[in-house]
Amino acid sequence: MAGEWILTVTAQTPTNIAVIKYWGKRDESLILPVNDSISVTLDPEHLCTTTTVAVSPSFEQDRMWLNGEEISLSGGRFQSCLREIRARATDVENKEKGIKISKKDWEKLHLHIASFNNFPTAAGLASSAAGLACLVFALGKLMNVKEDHSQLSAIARQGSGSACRSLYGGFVKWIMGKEENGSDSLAVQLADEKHWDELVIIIAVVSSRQKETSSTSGMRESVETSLLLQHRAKEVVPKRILKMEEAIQNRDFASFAGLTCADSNQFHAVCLDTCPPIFYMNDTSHRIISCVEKWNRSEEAPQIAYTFDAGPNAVLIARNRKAASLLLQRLLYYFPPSADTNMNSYVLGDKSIL
Ligand code: 2P0
Repeated sequence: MAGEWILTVTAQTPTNIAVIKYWGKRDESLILPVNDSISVTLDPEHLCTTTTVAVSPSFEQDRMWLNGEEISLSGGRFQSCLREIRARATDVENKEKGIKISKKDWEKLHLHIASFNNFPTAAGLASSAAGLACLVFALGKLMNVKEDHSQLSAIARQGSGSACRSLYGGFVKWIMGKEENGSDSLAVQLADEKHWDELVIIIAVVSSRQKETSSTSGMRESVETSLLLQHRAKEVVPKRILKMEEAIQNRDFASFAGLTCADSNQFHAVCLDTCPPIFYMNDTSHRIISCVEKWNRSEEAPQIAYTFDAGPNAVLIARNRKAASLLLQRLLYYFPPSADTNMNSYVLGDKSIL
């Protein structure tokens, strides 16, 4: 491996939106959840991270840049991912460049990592999910790791829980697992991205402010103080997971929307049941919920599912293009861009609607 050379791999990973939420860990250091969760992975054109990893004998230390600015790599989560990937590295040979790296060399070689998000970081949509999934995937390719996507997902999970679901497209389940070492806490694909492609996802950016309570500390406080969380994890989510899997397989939008909205609302109820209470949604978020609920009830069947993560921005899933187009009209009418809400919408999955 002597001489001056550089080997690079670039990967791209979209973020994912949970329709049955992950909220609460049973093991903080391994990032093991208290319940299964299900998500939909966004189209790679939107809200995705692109990461290039490079290795060279001339690099003196591991370094990383996020959106052009150098960041520290000392965090335990990043180090866990790197350690797990390095432990699985195999021999790499690049005949074109005349490079041979043996399994043992990887312990001594340093990495440079550059990561970019294709969405405005100021819009409050930044998610660690795409970033950590992309990093693990790119490092796995660079180091010729033989593990499949599910095994890689268990490594990405140790960087950020929701990241494990971004290793697959389409609908993905994160199985909480039973093992104490976390080996069976990983993601599996329930249906690929073509399975239900008439759905259109619209993100209504209600506020671009940084959230006051991070997901990590929020879920820790919920686990410690919320009785509703215990009930949700043991009694509610297991049944919802089965129903959601069925709704996805049958492309049953009425059931999908009912479960998605109920689960988002229960997650926020858990936040409110936390001591001290956590408020992620604001008045605009509540007004969006009322609008969608009224509209869905005025139709023969639901047209839109809503879900809110650890912030006030709405993720709206329309049953088809027609519903998405009507939704955009309604959003513009009720939340005009000139009003103090200053709301923007991102249409994901079907640019032709705008
Ligand atoms: C989810 N969220 O299922 C839920 C719903 C937010 C609300 O996963 O501590 O950033 O890194 O495991 O993955 C956000 O939590 O937290 C999240 P860590 P993460 O998408």
